[in-house]
Amino acid sequence: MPDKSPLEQILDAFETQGFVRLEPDSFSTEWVEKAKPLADEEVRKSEPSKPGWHNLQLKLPMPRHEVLMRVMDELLAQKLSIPQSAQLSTLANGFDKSERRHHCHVDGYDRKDEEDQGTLAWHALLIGVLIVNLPDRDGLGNPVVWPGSHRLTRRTLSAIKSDATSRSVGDAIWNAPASSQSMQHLRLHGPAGTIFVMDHDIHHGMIPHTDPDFLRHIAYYRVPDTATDKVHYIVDRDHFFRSRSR
Ligand SMILES: O=C(O)CCC(=O)C(=O)O
Repeated sequence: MPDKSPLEQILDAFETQGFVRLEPDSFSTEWVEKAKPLADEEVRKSEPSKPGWHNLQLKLPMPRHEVLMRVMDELLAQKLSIPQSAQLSTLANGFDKSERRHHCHVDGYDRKDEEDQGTLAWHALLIGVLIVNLPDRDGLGNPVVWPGSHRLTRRTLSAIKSDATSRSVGDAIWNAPASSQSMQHLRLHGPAGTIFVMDHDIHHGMIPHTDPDFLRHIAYYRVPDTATDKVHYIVDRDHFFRSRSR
């Protein structure tokens, strides 16, 4: 059997692990130069002294990182759309979400409290781009993922009837976090411009941020499945890999 190409290896890792890390390239490095001042400005405009999580908006299109473009093209098969703005997720002056095992959750199935109905997620891929250098160290608020946990989400979802409400889907995921299934989490890190491509269904969160001198800026782009334009949890999951001969 011929050796797999680098792209095939990335896609295999994505399928198995539910995420892949892409090294910075000239496109994402150039993007960082624009993103950093914009991100600092967004925090300044909000409440710079507020401790904790600043959930803001970054009005900057996703970097056209070369490998990212090829990976997205494979995963989404057609009609690749470039998101024009991102969630700017900044941690400042200390933040600790460790009470629920690093806030382990799946986007869209998360709830603020028992009464919260949850929201339906519509994106197929969650793409994180580091705006600052993020070392692999305690106290910096690194994002974490539970490799392979996308399969846990799918197992949970496949046991749910198609007429389930968003609340009952949310409950099922909420009650079965990867962090309680003896899966190990992995701390994400890297130089500015590093990109993490994550399956929508991956369980993720963040470790405590305790360094008041470190502004942890990350942009998260959420990319819809434009071929079907459906709410993700009822999307045909094989769609992801339809274009690949296996
Ligand atoms: O800021 C982070 O690293 C994670 C944010 C997150 O999980 C979310 O907004 O859903």
